[in-house]
Amino acid sequence: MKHIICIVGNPNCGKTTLFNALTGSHQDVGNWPGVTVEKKVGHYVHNSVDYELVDLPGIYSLTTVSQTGEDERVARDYILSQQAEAVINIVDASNLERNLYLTAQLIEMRVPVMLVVNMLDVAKKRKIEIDIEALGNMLGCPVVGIVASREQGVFALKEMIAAFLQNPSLPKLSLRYAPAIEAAHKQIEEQVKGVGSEHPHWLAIELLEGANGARESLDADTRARVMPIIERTEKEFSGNLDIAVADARYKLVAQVSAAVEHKAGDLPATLTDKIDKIVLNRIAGFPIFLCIIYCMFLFTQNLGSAFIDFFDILVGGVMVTGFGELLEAIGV
Ligand SMILES: Nc1nc2c(ncn2[C@@H]2O[C@H](COP(=O)(O)OP(=O)(O)OP(=O)(O)O)[C@@H](O)[C@H]2O)c(=O)[nH]1
Ligand SMILES: [Mg+2]
Repeated sequence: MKHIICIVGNPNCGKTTLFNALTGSHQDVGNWPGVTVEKKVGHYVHNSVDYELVDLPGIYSLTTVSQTGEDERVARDYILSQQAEAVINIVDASNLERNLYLTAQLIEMRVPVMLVVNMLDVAKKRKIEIDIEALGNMLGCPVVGIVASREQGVFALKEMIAAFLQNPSLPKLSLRYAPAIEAAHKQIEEQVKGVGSEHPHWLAIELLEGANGARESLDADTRARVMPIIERTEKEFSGNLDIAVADARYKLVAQVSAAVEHKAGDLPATLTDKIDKIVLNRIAGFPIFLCIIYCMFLFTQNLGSAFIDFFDILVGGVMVTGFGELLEAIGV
């Protein structure tokens, strides 16, 4: 029996490096049907079980409003087709928060996901530490840390894949939108479920976001029922419904990365930081500035006068008497 899994992640996060580390030279390269996007399929055997691995194009998001988002469409369609039993989502440890946006969408897609945190060496150099176990607990899915370019963690990943495919499950974490979006989403999901959509939850999100091709995929009757719900919600968010949907993802990933990521820059505040916090405060800053100017004024007025005679004698002695004697000495 052969298992099929796919790799998805942001551009340059190490998908192909991991793909090569897993499959070695057992690869076929072609194109996805109808587009000029490269398709790479490879094989490996682990504990006498055969695995087929599909390398998907690098993408930042699974939804796109642009007509040119071929890579996003290829990745989205392949994942939703469920030809792969599970998705390996690879993220760059040195850019965790940005990479987790795609993870949030995979969670919304309700597909079995395993997370691979790559580039741990780069993160370490930048003094970023990631609590892999805590990340797994928060997402509610298997997570492994690797350095794909050195093939570190690849065996552990193979073991993780094998165990996960015994009983694939969806990530436990769920994403909540603003209440008005939640309500609209539920109504749209009911509508599209009624006409047999295979992924009503995800399609309802795409419809709310205005994702390319989502509205066109509906038959005329369903579209007529769904559009008023979208338009009403769009109005509630002053035409920024797509931003409100994306915002829910950003908030979630910010929470997750804040909980699992430790940057050396997060060390306890120094004395300078503490002083800055007070003197640069929005309310206290200006009065403090005026006080300092007043103190300087008092200083020059009161203390400065005590030195006037000293400077008078010094400058008079050097500049007038001294300079005059110098000129006399050279016969001028
Ligand atoms: N230091 C370090 N470099 C890595 C690691 N993994 C991958 N790289 C390097 O990162 C670069 C990008 O790796 P790829 O495997 O091509 O990334 P990709 O995700 O396939 O990129 P696209 O297909 O363009 O989206 C290459 O130069 C790799 O050698 C890692 O764990 N550590
Ligand atoms: Mg690649």
